[in-house]
Amino acid sequence: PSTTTPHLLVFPYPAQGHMISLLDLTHYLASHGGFTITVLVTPKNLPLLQPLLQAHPSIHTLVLPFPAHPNLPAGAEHVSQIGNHGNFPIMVALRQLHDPIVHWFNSHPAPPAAIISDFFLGWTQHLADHLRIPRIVYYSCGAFLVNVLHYSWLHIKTDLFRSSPVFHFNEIPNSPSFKKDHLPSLIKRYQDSNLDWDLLRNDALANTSGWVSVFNSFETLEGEFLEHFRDLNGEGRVFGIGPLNLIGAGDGRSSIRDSSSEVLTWLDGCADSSVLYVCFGSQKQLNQQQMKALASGLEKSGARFVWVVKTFNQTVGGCNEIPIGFEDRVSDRGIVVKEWVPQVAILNHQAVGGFLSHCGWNSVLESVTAGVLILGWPMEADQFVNAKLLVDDMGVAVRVCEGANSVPDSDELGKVIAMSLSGDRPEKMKAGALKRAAVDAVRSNGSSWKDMRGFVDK
Ligand code: BUP
Repeated sequence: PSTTTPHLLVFPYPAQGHMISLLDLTHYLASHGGFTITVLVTPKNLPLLQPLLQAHPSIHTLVLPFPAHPNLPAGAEHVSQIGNHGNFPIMVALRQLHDPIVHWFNSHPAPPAAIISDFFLGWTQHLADHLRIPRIVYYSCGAFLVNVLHYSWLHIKTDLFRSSPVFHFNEIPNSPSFKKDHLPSLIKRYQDSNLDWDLLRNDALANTSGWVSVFNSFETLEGEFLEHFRDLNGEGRVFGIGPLNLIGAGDGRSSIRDSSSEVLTWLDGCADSSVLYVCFGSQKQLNQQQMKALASGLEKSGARFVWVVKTFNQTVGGCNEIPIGFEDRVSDRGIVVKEWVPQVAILNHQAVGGFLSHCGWNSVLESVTAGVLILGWPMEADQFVNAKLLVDDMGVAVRVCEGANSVPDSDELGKVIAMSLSGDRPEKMKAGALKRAAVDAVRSNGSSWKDMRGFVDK
Protein backbone atom coordinates (compact mmCIF):
# COMPACT_ATOMS: atom_id res chain seq x y z
CA PRO A 1 0.00 0.00 0.00
CA SER A 2 1.00 3.57 -0.68
CA THR A 3 2.17 5.67 2.23
CA THR A 4 0.09 8.67 1.17
CA THR A 5 -3.52 7.39 0.96
CA PRO A 6 -5.36 6.20 4.06
CA HIS A 7 -4.95 2.45 4.51
CA LEU A 8 -7.86 0.31 5.75
CA LEU A 9 -7.86 -3.31 6.84
CA VAL A 10 -11.09 -5.05 5.77
CA PHE A 11 -11.84 -8.30 7.58
CA PRO A 12 -14.94 -10.10 6.25
CA TYR A 13 -16.43 -13.11 7.98
CA PRO A 14 -15.59 -15.98 5.57
CA ALA A 15 -19.16 -16.92 4.54
CA GLN A 16 -20.60 -15.90 1.18
CA GLY A 17 -23.61 -14.20 2.75
CA HIS A 18 -21.33 -12.00 4.86
CA MET A 19 -18.56 -11.39 2.32
CA ILE A 20 -20.34 -10.29 -0.82
CA SER A 21 -21.81 -7.02 0.47
CA LEU A 22 -18.61 -6.08 2.31
CA LEU A 23 -16.73 -6.57 -0.95
CA ASP A 24 -19.24 -4.21 -2.61
CA LEU A 25 -18.37 -1.66 0.08
CA THR A 26 -14.65 -2.33 -0.40
CA HIS A 27 -15.06 -1.68 -4.11
CA TYR A 28 -16.84 1.60 -3.36
CA LEU A 29 -14.23 2.77 -0.85
CA ALA A 30 -11.41 2.01 -3.30
CA SER A 31 -13.08 3.72 -6.26
CA HIS A 32 -14.73 6.70 -4.57
CA GLY A 33 -13.12 7.07 -1.16
CA GLY A 34 -9.47 7.13 -2.26
CA PHE A 35 -8.48 4.44 0.22
CA THR A 36 -5.80 1.82 -0.01
CA ILE A 37 -7.31 -1.41 1.27
CA THR A 38 -5.98 -4.73 2.53
CA VAL A 39 -8.59 -7.51 2.62
CA LEU A 40 -7.97 -10.39 4.99
CA VAL A 41 -9.12 -13.56 3.25
CA THR A 42 -8.88 -17.33 3.48
CA PRO A 43 -7.48 -19.15 0.40
CA LYS A 44 -10.84 -20.75 -0.48
CA ASN A 45 -12.49 -17.36 -0.67
CA LEU A 46 -9.72 -15.79 -2.73
CA PRO A 47 -11.43 -16.51 -6.11
CA LEU A 48 -14.36 -14.33 -5.01
CA LEU A 49 -11.96 -11.41 -4.74
CA GLN A 50 -10.05 -11.85 -7.99
CA PRO A 51 -12.21 -9.51 -10.13
CA LEU A 52 -12.04 -6.86 -7.42
CA LEU A 53 -8.26 -7.15 -7.26
CA GLN A 54 -7.97 -6.88 -11.03
CA ALA A 55 -10.16 -3.76 -11.05
CA HIS A 56 -8.33 -1.98 -8.23
CA PRO A 57 -4.56 -1.79 -7.88
CA SER A 58 -5.20 -0.13 -4.51
CA ILE A 59 -6.77 -3.32 -3.08
CA HIS A 60 -4.39 -5.93 -1.67
CA THR A 61 -4.91 -9.21 0.13
CA LEU A 62 -3.55 -10.66 3.29
CA VAL A 63 -4.12 -14.35 2.63
CA LEU A 64 -4.42 -16.77 5.51
CA PRO A 65 -2.38 -18.58 6.59
CA PHE A 66 0.19 -15.82 6.96
CA PRO A 67 3.71 -16.78 5.90
CA ALA A 68 4.93 -16.45 9.48
CA HIS A 69 2.06 -18.58 10.79
CA PRO A 70 1.51 -21.30 8.22
CA ASN A 71 -1.18 -23.26 10.05
CA LEU A 72 -4.59 -22.00 9.19
CA PRO A 73 -6.66 -22.32 12.36
CA ALA A 74 -8.86 -25.42 11.98
CA GLY A 75 -12.33 -24.49 10.81
CA ALA A 76 -11.44 -21.00 9.66
CA GLU A 77 -11.40 -21.76 5.95
CA HIS A 78 -15.00 -21.27 4.95
CA VAL A 79 -18.43 -21.55 6.48
CA SER A 80 -19.31 -24.51 4.27
CA GLN A 81 -17.44 -26.46 6.94
CA ILE A 82 -20.28 -25.58 9.32
CA GLY A 83 -21.04 -28.29 11.88
CA ASN A 84 -23.40 -28.84 14.81
CA HIS A 85 -22.21 -25.73 16.58
CA GLY A 86 -22.98 -23.48 13.65
CA ASN A 87 -20.56 -20.63 13.19
CA PHE A 88 -18.89 -20.88 16.58
CA PRO A 89 -15.92 -23.12 15.71
CA ILE A 90 -15.04 -20.71 12.92
CA MET A 91 -15.41 -17.67 15.14
CA VAL A 92 -13.17 -19.31 17.74
CA ALA A 93 -10.63 -20.37 15.13
CA LEU A 94 -10.43 -16.94 13.57
CA ARG A 95 -9.72 -15.40 16.95
CA GLN A 96 -6.37 -17.16 16.87
CA LEU A 97 -5.37 -14.65 14.23
CA HIS A 98 -5.10 -11.88 16.81
CA ASP A 99 -1.35 -12.25 17.32
CA PRO A 100 -0.42 -12.87 13.66
CA ILE A 101 -2.34 -9.73 12.68
CA VAL A 102 -0.53 -7.71 15.36
CA HIS A 103 2.77 -9.06 14.00
CA TRP A 104 1.81 -8.13 10.41
CA PHE A 105 0.64 -4.68 11.50
CA ASN A 106 3.82 -3.93 13.45
CA SER A 107 6.09 -4.88 10.57
CA HIS A 108 4.07 -2.97 7.93
CA PRO A 109 5.65 0.24 6.55
CA ALA A 110 2.24 1.96 6.35
CA PRO A 111 -0.08 0.06 8.68
CA PRO A 112 -3.85 0.49 8.50
CA ALA A 113 -5.43 3.54 10.08
CA ALA A 114 -8.64 1.64 10.85
CA ILE A 115 -10.17 -1.81 10.64
CA ILE A 116 -13.56 -2.60 9.14
CA SER A 117 -14.69 -5.98 10.38
CA ASP A 118 -17.87 -8.02 10.24
CA PHE A 119 -20.08 -8.01 13.33
CA PHE A 120 -19.40 -11.76 13.71
CA LEU A 121 -15.79 -10.84 14.53
CA GLY A 122 -16.47 -9.20 17.90
CA TRP A 123 -12.94 -9.97 19.08
CA THR A 124 -11.48 -7.57 16.51
CA GLN A 125 -12.63 -4.79 18.85
CA HIS A 126 -9.92 -5.99 21.27
CA LEU A 127 -7.50 -6.22 18.35
CA ALA A 128 -8.25 -2.63 17.30
CA ASP A 129 -7.91 -1.43 20.91
CA HIS A 130 -4.54 -3.21 21.11
CA LEU A 131 -3.37 -1.61 17.85
CA ARG A 132 -4.79 1.77 18.93
CA ILE A 133 -6.83 2.16 15.76
CA PRO A 134 -10.59 2.54 15.43
CA ARG A 135 -12.78 -0.40 14.53
CA ILE A 136 -15.70 0.09 12.18
CA VAL A 137 -18.31 -2.61 12.73
CA TYR A 138 -19.76 -3.78 9.44
CA TYR A 139 -23.26 -5.20 9.87
CA SER A 140 -23.93 -7.65 7.06
CA CYS A 141 -27.44 -7.87 8.54
CA GLY A 142 -30.37 -5.58 9.21
CA ALA A 143 -30.76 -2.92 11.91
CA PHE A 144 -33.99 -4.52 13.19
CA LEU A 145 -31.99 -7.68 13.89
CA VAL A 146 -29.31 -5.73 15.73
CA ASN A 147 -31.97 -4.07 17.89
CA VAL A 148 -33.29 -7.55 18.75
CA LEU A 149 -29.78 -8.85 19.49
CA HIS A 150 -28.97 -5.85 21.65
CA TYR A 151 -32.02 -6.24 23.89
CA SER A 152 -31.71 -10.02 23.97
CA TRP A 153 -28.23 -9.60 25.45
CA LEU A 154 -29.55 -7.13 27.97
CA HIS A 155 -32.37 -9.42 29.11
CA ILE A 156 -30.85 -12.83 28.57
CA LYS A 157 -30.02 -13.46 32.21
CA THR A 158 -33.39 -12.31 33.57
CA ASP A 159 -35.99 -14.82 34.79
CA LEU A 160 -38.61 -13.27 32.52
CA PHE A 161 -36.50 -13.88 29.42
CA ARG A 162 -35.65 -17.42 30.50
CA SER A 163 -39.18 -18.43 31.35
CA SER A 164 -41.19 -16.84 28.53
CA PRO A 165 -41.78 -18.88 25.37
CA VAL A 166 -42.51 -15.58 23.63
CA PHE A 167 -40.51 -12.47 24.41
CA HIS A 168 -41.83 -8.92 23.97
CA PHE A 169 -39.21 -6.35 23.04
CA ASN A 170 -40.92 -3.29 24.47
CA GLU A 171 -37.91 -1.00 23.97
CA ILE A 172 -37.77 -1.61 20.21
CA PRO A 173 -39.96 0.52 17.90
CA ASN A 174 -43.39 -1.12 17.38
CA SER A 175 -42.74 -3.45 20.40
CA PRO A 176 -42.24 -6.65 18.38
CA SER A 177 -42.63 -10.11 19.94
CA PHE A 178 -40.77 -13.25 18.98
CA LYS A 179 -41.11 -16.87 19.93
CA LYS A 180 -37.86 -17.75 21.65
CA ASP A 181 -37.34 -20.42 18.97
CA HIS A 182 -37.34 -17.68 16.37
CA LEU A 183 -34.59 -15.61 17.94
CA PRO A 184 -31.18 -15.71 16.26
CA SER A 185 -29.17 -18.88 16.86
CA LEU A 186 -26.52 -16.77 18.61
CA ILE A 187 -29.03 -16.12 21.39
CA LYS A 188 -30.37 -19.67 21.48
CA ARG A 189 -26.88 -21.09 21.90
CA TYR A 190 -26.12 -18.85 24.84
CA GLN A 191 -26.67 -21.68 27.33
CA ASP A 192 -23.97 -23.80 25.72
CA SER A 193 -21.20 -23.73 28.30
CA ASN A 194 -18.55 -24.89 25.84
CA LEU A 195 -18.66 -21.60 24.01
CA ASP A 196 -16.49 -18.70 25.02
CA TRP A 197 -19.13 -16.01 24.98
CA ASP A 198 -17.36 -13.10 26.47
CA LEU A 199 -14.77 -12.95 23.72
CA LEU A 200 -17.09 -13.78 20.85
CA ARG A 201 -19.79 -11.43 21.92
CA ASN A 202 -19.73 -8.21 19.99
CA ASP A 203 -18.80 -5.34 22.26
CA ALA A 204 -20.36 -2.89 19.86
CA LEU A 205 -23.63 -4.73 20.15
CA ALA A 206 -23.71 -5.27 23.86
CA ASN A 207 -22.10 -2.08 25.10
CA THR A 208 -22.55 0.13 22.07
CA SER A 209 -18.81 0.84 22.22
CA GLY A 210 -18.00 0.42 18.51
CA TRP A 211 -16.44 3.56 17.09
CA VAL A 212 -18.64 3.51 14.00
CA SER A 213 -21.37 1.09 12.88
CA VAL A 214 -22.21 0.66 9.24
CA PHE A 215 -25.36 -1.09 8.04
CA ASN A 216 -26.20 -2.57 4.68
CA SER A 217 -29.68 -1.08 4.97
CA PHE A 218 -31.59 2.11 4.17
CA GLU A 219 -34.01 4.56 5.74
CA THR A 220 -37.29 3.59 4.06
CA LEU A 221 -36.75 -0.06 4.95
CA GLU A 222 -35.40 0.27 8.49
CA GLY A 223 -35.38 3.99 9.39
CA GLU A 224 -36.80 3.59 12.88
CA PHE A 225 -34.43 0.76 13.77
CA LEU A 226 -31.41 2.67 12.47
CA GLU A 227 -32.60 5.66 14.47
CA HIS A 228 -32.99 3.60 17.62
CA PHE A 229 -29.44 2.28 17.23
CA ARG A 230 -28.28 5.88 16.68
CA ASP A 231 -29.95 6.85 19.94
CA LEU A 232 -28.03 4.06 21.69
CA ASN A 233 -24.69 4.88 20.08
CA GLY A 234 -24.68 8.63 19.82
CA GLU A 235 -24.86 11.02 16.90
CA GLY A 236 -22.60 10.54 13.88
CA ARG A 237 -21.71 6.92 14.62
CA VAL A 238 -24.35 4.88 12.80
CA PHE A 239 -24.60 4.89 9.02
CA GLY A 240 -27.20 3.18 6.80
CA ILE A 241 -25.44 2.95 3.44
CA GLY A 242 -27.30 0.21 1.57
CA PRO A 243 -28.47 -1.52 -0.42
CA LEU A 244 -24.83 -2.17 -1.27
CA ASN A 245 -25.77 -4.32 -4.24
CA LEU A 246 -26.98 -1.05 -5.82
CA ILE A 247 -23.95 0.93 -4.67
CA GLY A 248 -21.65 -1.74 -6.10
CA ALA A 249 -23.61 -1.72 -9.37
CA GLY A 250 -22.27 -0.55 -12.73
CA ASP A 251 -18.60 -1.38 -13.12
CA GLY A 252 -18.60 -2.71 -9.55
CA ARG A 253 -21.27 -5.32 -10.01
CA SER A 254 -19.91 -6.56 -13.28
CA SER A 255 -16.48 -6.81 -11.72
CA ILE A 256 -17.38 -8.78 -8.62
CA ARG A 257 -20.74 -10.34 -9.47
CA ASP A 258 -21.01 -12.76 -12.34
CA SER A 259 -23.95 -12.11 -14.61
CA SER A 260 -23.77 -14.77 -17.29
CA SER A 261 -25.65 -18.01 -16.96
CA GLU A 262 -27.79 -20.48 -18.86
CA VAL A 263 -30.58 -19.64 -16.43
CA LEU A 264 -30.76 -16.12 -17.85
CA THR A 265 -31.02 -17.49 -21.37
CA TRP A 266 -33.84 -19.79 -20.22
CA LEU A 267 -35.61 -16.84 -18.58
CA ASP A 268 -35.41 -14.89 -21.85
CA GLY A 269 -37.96 -17.34 -23.27
CA CYS A 270 -40.49 -16.82 -20.44
CA ALA A 271 -43.31 -14.27 -20.16
CA ASP A 272 -42.90 -11.27 -17.87
CA SER A 273 -43.38 -11.95 -14.13
CA SER A 274 -44.27 -15.59 -14.80
CA VAL A 275 -41.37 -17.35 -13.03
CA LEU A 276 -40.81 -18.23 -9.38
CA TYR A 277 -37.14 -18.21 -8.37
CA VAL A 278 -36.43 -20.62 -5.49
CA CYS A 279 -33.19 -20.38 -3.51
CA PHE A 280 -32.41 -20.68 0.19
CA GLY A 281 -29.03 -18.94 0.37
CA SER A 282 -25.51 -20.25 0.39
CA GLN A 283 -25.71 -22.36 3.54
CA LYS A 284 -29.08 -24.02 4.05
CA GLN A 285 -29.97 -27.35 2.50
CA LEU A 286 -33.45 -28.85 2.81
CA ASN A 287 -33.99 -32.30 4.29
CA GLN A 288 -35.55 -35.10 2.27
CA GLN A 289 -39.15 -34.48 3.36
CA GLN A 290 -38.84 -30.79 2.63
CA MET A 291 -37.38 -31.51 -0.81
CA LYS A 292 -40.38 -33.74 -1.59
CA ALA A 293 -42.94 -31.22 -0.31
CA LEU A 294 -41.34 -28.37 -2.23
CA ALA A 295 -41.10 -30.38 -5.46
CA SER A 296 -44.73 -31.39 -5.08
CA GLY A 297 -45.80 -27.80 -4.33
CA LEU A 298 -43.99 -26.54 -7.42
CA GLU A 299 -45.61 -29.24 -9.51
CA LYS A 300 -49.11 -28.49 -8.18
CA SER A 301 -48.70 -24.74 -8.67
CA GLY A 302 -48.49 -25.15 -12.45
CA ALA A 303 -46.05 -22.20 -12.36
CA ARG A 304 -42.78 -21.70 -14.17
CA PHE A 305 -39.79 -21.87 -11.84
CA VAL A 306 -36.02 -21.88 -11.36
CA TRP A 307 -35.00 -23.96 -8.31
CA VAL A 308 -31.41 -23.77 -7.06
CA VAL A 309 -30.46 -27.04 -5.34
CA LYS A 310 -27.10 -26.77 -3.62
CA THR A 311 -25.05 -29.78 -4.47
CA PHE A 312 -21.93 -27.61 -4.20
CA ASN A 313 -22.11 -27.02 -0.46
CA GLN A 314 -23.05 -30.16 1.48
CA THR A 315 -24.13 -29.34 5.03
CA VAL A 316 -24.90 -31.45 8.08
CA GLY A 317 -28.33 -33.12 7.67
CA GLY A 318 -28.69 -31.59 4.21
CA CYS A 319 -30.16 -33.49 1.30
CA ASN A 320 -29.99 -32.74 -2.38
CA GLU A 321 -32.13 -35.55 -3.70
CA ILE A 322 -34.60 -34.27 -6.21
CA PRO A 323 -37.60 -36.64 -6.23
CA ILE A 324 -37.33 -39.23 -9.00
CA GLY A 325 -39.14 -38.22 -12.19
CA PHE A 326 -39.77 -34.65 -11.01
CA GLU A 327 -37.44 -32.95 -13.46
CA ASP A 328 -38.89 -34.88 -16.41
CA ARG A 329 -42.46 -34.11 -15.43
CA VAL A 330 -41.87 -30.35 -15.20
CA SER A 331 -39.27 -29.97 -17.93
CA ASP A 332 -41.58 -27.82 -20.08
CA ARG A 333 -41.86 -25.13 -17.41
CA GLY A 334 -39.17 -25.43 -14.76
CA ILE A 335 -35.46 -25.95 -14.28
CA VAL A 336 -33.48 -27.28 -11.37
CA VAL A 337 -30.01 -25.72 -11.19
CA LYS A 338 -27.23 -27.49 -9.32
CA GLU A 339 -24.60 -24.80 -9.43
CA TRP A 340 -23.96 -21.26 -8.19
CA VAL A 341 -26.21 -18.87 -10.13
CA PRO A 342 -26.07 -15.06 -10.63
CA GLN A 343 -28.92 -14.33 -8.21
CA VAL A 344 -28.95 -10.55 -8.62
CA ALA A 345 -29.23 -10.81 -12.40
CA ILE A 346 -31.95 -13.46 -12.09
CA LEU A 347 -34.03 -11.37 -9.67
CA ASN A 348 -33.74 -8.41 -12.03
CA HIS A 349 -34.87 -10.40 -15.07
CA GLN A 350 -38.33 -9.29 -16.16
CA ALA A 351 -39.54 -12.90 -16.29
CA VAL A 352 -39.14 -13.34 -12.52
CA GLY A 353 -42.32 -12.52 -10.57
CA GLY A 354 -41.67 -14.12 -7.18
CA PHE A 355 -38.84 -15.35 -4.96
CA LEU A 356 -39.29 -18.27 -2.57
CA SER A 357 -36.58 -17.38 -0.08
CA HIS A 358 -35.24 -18.21 3.38
CA CYS A 359 -35.08 -14.43 3.96
CA GLY A 360 -31.30 -14.19 4.42
CA TRP A 361 -30.43 -10.50 4.56
CA ASN A 362 -28.67 -10.34 1.18
CA SER A 363 -31.52 -12.14 -0.51
CA VAL A 364 -33.94 -9.71 1.15
CA LEU A 365 -32.07 -6.65 -0.15
CA GLU A 366 -31.52 -8.13 -3.59
CA SER A 367 -35.21 -8.91 -3.88
CA VAL A 368 -36.23 -5.49 -2.57
CA THR A 369 -33.98 -3.74 -5.08
CA ALA A 370 -35.46 -5.84 -7.88
CA GLY A 371 -39.03 -5.10 -6.70
CA VAL A 372 -39.82 -8.82 -6.59
CA LEU A 373 -42.46 -10.28 -4.24
CA ILE A 374 -40.93 -12.53 -1.60
CA LEU A 375 -42.53 -15.80 -0.53
CA GLY A 376 -40.84 -16.16 2.83
CA TRP A 377 -39.76 -19.39 4.45
CA PRO A 378 -37.55 -18.28 7.35
CA MET A 379 -35.59 -21.15 8.84
CA GLU A 380 -32.94 -19.99 11.29
CA ALA A 381 -30.46 -17.25 12.28
CA ASP A 382 -31.77 -13.75 11.47
CA GLN A 383 -34.38 -15.00 9.03
CA PHE A 384 -37.47 -14.85 11.30
CA VAL A 385 -36.65 -11.26 12.21
CA ASN A 386 -36.13 -10.35 8.55
CA ALA A 387 -39.39 -12.09 7.57
CA LYS A 388 -41.30 -10.14 10.23
CA LEU A 389 -39.92 -6.89 8.84
CA LEU A 390 -40.94 -7.80 5.29
CA VAL A 391 -44.34 -9.35 5.98
CA ASP A 392 -45.68 -7.45 9.01
CA ASP A 393 -43.95 -4.06 8.82
CA MET A 394 -43.36 -3.47 5.12
CA GLY A 395 -46.07 -5.67 3.57
CA VAL A 396 -43.82 -6.69 0.67
CA ALA A 397 -43.83 -10.45 1.34
CA VAL A 398 -46.07 -13.39 2.19
CA ARG A 399 -45.09 -16.11 4.65
CA VAL A 400 -45.35 -19.63 3.22
CA CYS A 401 -43.66 -21.71 5.89
CA GLU A 402 -41.56 -21.26 9.05
CA GLY A 403 -38.80 -23.32 10.61
CA ALA A 404 -35.63 -25.19 9.67
CA ASN A 405 -37.32 -28.58 9.85
CA SER A 406 -40.92 -27.66 9.02
CA VAL A 407 -42.44 -29.36 6.05
CA PRO A 408 -44.92 -27.25 4.09
CA ASP A 409 -48.26 -28.66 3.00
CA SER A 410 -47.72 -29.13 -0.72
CA ASP A 411 -51.36 -28.34 -1.67
CA GLU A 412 -51.19 -25.05 0.23
CA LEU A 413 -47.77 -24.26 -1.13
CA GLY A 414 -48.93 -24.89 -4.69
CA LYS A 415 -51.89 -22.54 -4.19
CA VAL A 416 -49.80 -19.72 -2.67
CA ILE A 417 -47.25 -19.97 -5.48
CA ALA A 418 -49.94 -19.88 -8.17
CA MET A 419 -51.74 -16.98 -6.47
CA SER A 420 -48.53 -15.00 -5.94
CA LEU A 421 -47.60 -15.08 -9.59
CA SER A 422 -51.01 -14.19 -10.89
CA GLY A 423 -52.59 -10.74 -10.64
CA ASP A 424 -51.76 -7.56 -8.82
CA ARG A 425 -51.47 -8.48 -5.16
CA PRO A 426 -51.10 -5.52 -2.79
CA GLU A 427 -47.72 -6.92 -1.69
CA LYS A 428 -46.48 -6.63 -5.29
CA MET A 429 -47.48 -2.98 -5.49
CA LYS A 430 -45.69 -2.30 -2.20
CA ALA A 431 -42.62 -4.20 -3.41
CA GLY A 432 -42.56 -1.93 -6.48
CA ALA A 433 -42.74 1.18 -4.28
CA LEU A 434 -39.98 -0.11 -1.98
CA LYS A 435 -37.74 -0.76 -4.97
CA ARG A 436 -38.14 2.87 -6.05
CA ALA A 437 -37.31 3.99 -2.49
CA ALA A 438 -34.16 1.81 -2.50
CA VAL A 439 -33.00 3.31 -5.78
CA ASP A 440 -33.70 6.82 -4.46
CA ALA A 441 -31.73 6.10 -1.27
CA VAL A 442 -28.47 5.56 -3.16
CA ARG A 443 -29.01 8.41 -5.65
CA SER A 444 -27.38 11.80 -5.15
CA ASN A 445 -28.77 13.34 -1.93
CA GLY A 446 -30.63 10.13 -1.01
CA SER A 447 -30.39 8.89 2.59
CA SER A 448 -27.79 6.18 1.91
CA TRP A 449 -25.79 8.48 -0.36
CA LYS A 450 -25.62 11.06 2.45
CA ASP A 451 -24.71 8.42 5.04
CA MET A 452 -22.02 7.01 2.78
CA ARG A 453 -20.49 10.47 2.40
CA GLY A 454 -20.69 10.99 6.16
CA PHE A 455 -19.03 7.62 6.74
CA VAL A 456 -16.23 8.18 4.21
CA ASP A 457 -15.54 11.64 5.66
CA LYS A 458 -15.39 10.27 9.16
BR1 BUP B 1 -26.98 -20.25 -3.42
C1 BUP B 1 -26.51 -18.64 -4.21
N1 BUP B 1 -25.92 -17.44 -6.15
O1 BUP B 1 -26.38 -19.62 -6.33
P1 BUP B 1 -28.10 -14.55 2.10
C2 BUP B 1 -26.38 -17.49 -3.48
N2 BUP B 1 -26.01 -16.32 -4.07
O2 BUP B 1 -25.49 -15.23 -6.00
P2 BUP B 1 -27.03 -16.93 3.35
C3 BUP B 1 -25.80 -16.28 -5.43
O3 BUP B 1 -25.39 -15.48 -1.97
P3 BUP B 1 -26.55 -15.56 5.77
C4 BUP B 1 -26.28 -18.62 -5.61
O4 BUP B 1 -27.26 -13.46 -4.19
C5 BUP B 1 -26.75 -13.58 -1.81
O5 BUP B 1 -25.98 -12.44 -2.09
C6 BUP B 1 -27.05 -14.32 -3.10
O6 BUP B 1 -26.87 -14.49 1.10
C7 BUP B 1 -25.80 -15.13 -3.28
O7 BUP B 1 -28.15 -16.00 2.66
C8 BUP B 1 -25.90 -14.58 -1.04
O8 BUP B 1 -29.35 -14.36 1.36
C9 BUP B 1 -26.71 -15.32 0.00
O9 BUP B 1 -27.82 -13.56 3.18
O10 BUP B 1 -26.23 -16.01 4.28
O11 BUP B 1 -26.10 -17.42 2.34
O12 BUP B 1 -27.82 -17.94 4.10
O13 BUP B 1 -26.04 -16.66 6.63
O14 BUP B 1 -25.79 -14.30 5.93
O15 BUP B 1 -28.03 -15.37 5.85
